[in-house]
Amino acid sequence: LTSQAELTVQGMTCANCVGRVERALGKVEGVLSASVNLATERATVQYLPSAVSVSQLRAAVQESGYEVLDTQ
Ligand code: 9UX
Repeated sequence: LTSQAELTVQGMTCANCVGRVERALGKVEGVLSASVNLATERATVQYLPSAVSVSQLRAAVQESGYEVLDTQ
């Protein structure tokens, strides 16, 4: 069973930022894939809800140095 989360990520200003956020999400246990769109500030994450929570996904982004909006 796979879930998809959409996070709004703020503070990214270049392609390297996108890579940082994608790698931070991708190394979290239970994340299958993570794709970040710089223009829309959206991170789309496929994950296993049995292994990881959305709050853990948000924390991983914040630990990589970027902010996540409260919505969704
Ligand atoms: Mo380059 Mo993006 O330093 O913060 S990674 S602007």
